[in-house]
Amino acid sequence: MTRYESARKIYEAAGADTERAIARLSEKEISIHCWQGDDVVGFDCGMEASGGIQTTGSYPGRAGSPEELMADIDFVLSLTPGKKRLNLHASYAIFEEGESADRNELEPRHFEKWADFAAERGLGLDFNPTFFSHPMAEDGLTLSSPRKEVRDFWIEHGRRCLRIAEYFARRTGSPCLVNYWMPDGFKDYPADREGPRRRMKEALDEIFAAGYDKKLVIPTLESKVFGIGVEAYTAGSAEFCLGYSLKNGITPLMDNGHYHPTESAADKISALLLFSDRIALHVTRHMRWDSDHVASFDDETRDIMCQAVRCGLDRVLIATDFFDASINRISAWITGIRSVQKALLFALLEPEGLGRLQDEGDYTALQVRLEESKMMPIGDVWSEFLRRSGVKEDYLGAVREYEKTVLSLRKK
Ligand code: RNT
Ligand code: ZN
Repeated sequence: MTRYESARKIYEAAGADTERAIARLSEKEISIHCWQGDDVVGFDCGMEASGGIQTTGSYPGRAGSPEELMADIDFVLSLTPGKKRLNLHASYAIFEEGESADRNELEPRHFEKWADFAAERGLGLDFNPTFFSHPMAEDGLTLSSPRKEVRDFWIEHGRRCLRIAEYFARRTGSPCLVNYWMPDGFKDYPADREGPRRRMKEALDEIFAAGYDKKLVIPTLESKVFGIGVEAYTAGSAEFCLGYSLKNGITPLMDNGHYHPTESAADKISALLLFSDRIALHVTRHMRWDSDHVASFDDETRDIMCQAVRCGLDRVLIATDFFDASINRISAWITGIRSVQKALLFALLEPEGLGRLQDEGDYTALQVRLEESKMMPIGDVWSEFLRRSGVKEDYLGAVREYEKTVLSLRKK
């Protein structure tokens, strides 16, 4: 009997179907963030990440051009199983020699190479307007700025991103999620907490008033509690973003790093899905703060995936969001993506009947079964999933080889 066969029987006895779990895991799309490859720099302004987010570390081999980033993404795709989408930021626009366009001038053609890249590989595309790392966002305010010309600039950016998302959806044949996250906030206590939020609300209204094809575009709004240099106040807080989303038919996006450290993002999924058709996730690992460490096969990620599976996996759109420049970036990418998928597999293999035990009030048995489930042979099912996906289990060797032959030849 192979290890997988043995695992299948053990799970079967617990009422979990490994074949079904592998099939569902293979089909569930994970949207891969493009920004792990170059420390969230992008190609338009070449500015380091700002707006309260920060990449730390100076590991050599950062992708410095579209070609390098695409090569790295191809390599990551080859070492990760399952279905994937590619999640781009507006700052990754690709210009012709001598051409440039500011964020309020971006057009679908500036993303044609990305659309070609995705279409050739059968990947869906997701998108993000970039409201940071730009001279017009230097004081940390965009859609909430008291200056009308600043708001108008970013409103135009936000509208143009809806057009680009429509273009992506048409090119790939798959609806494009477009996520609005604005870093707007203050380092120290503001006098007026309502004004910035009111301006942000009205600016979002103006963006969405431009209209978009609801079959092609899924706008999402990402909240945040605080960032570096924005400790006292964030305009796009949880209540703001949730209120706006639910009232306007926008999908709420939860980044699990964007809450107080003891707050559970997993717990919010069931509540939100009672009021929203779907929710979107940015899966990250927040160590003490929103540090964006590489996602891990840890308790929090497993809890999130268990809730997603219990509440309806089709209604939960999953993306990765982390950036670590202290280790090989490619390895970080693969580790994070695989960790999310491992957590999802764990959730899909949940023993049958736990909900019934809860309803029957048998909390003793519930606790025992939950603890037992942690020691089940998930590794053997994971290996089988990799084997069937045609992806090697060990990636460290391949990453080291890529580092030697590709990354180490790059300038920095
Ligand atoms: C920042 C948000 C946001 C960004 C990306 C680059 O705290 O999490 O999603 O990480 O848009
Ligand atoms: Zn995020």
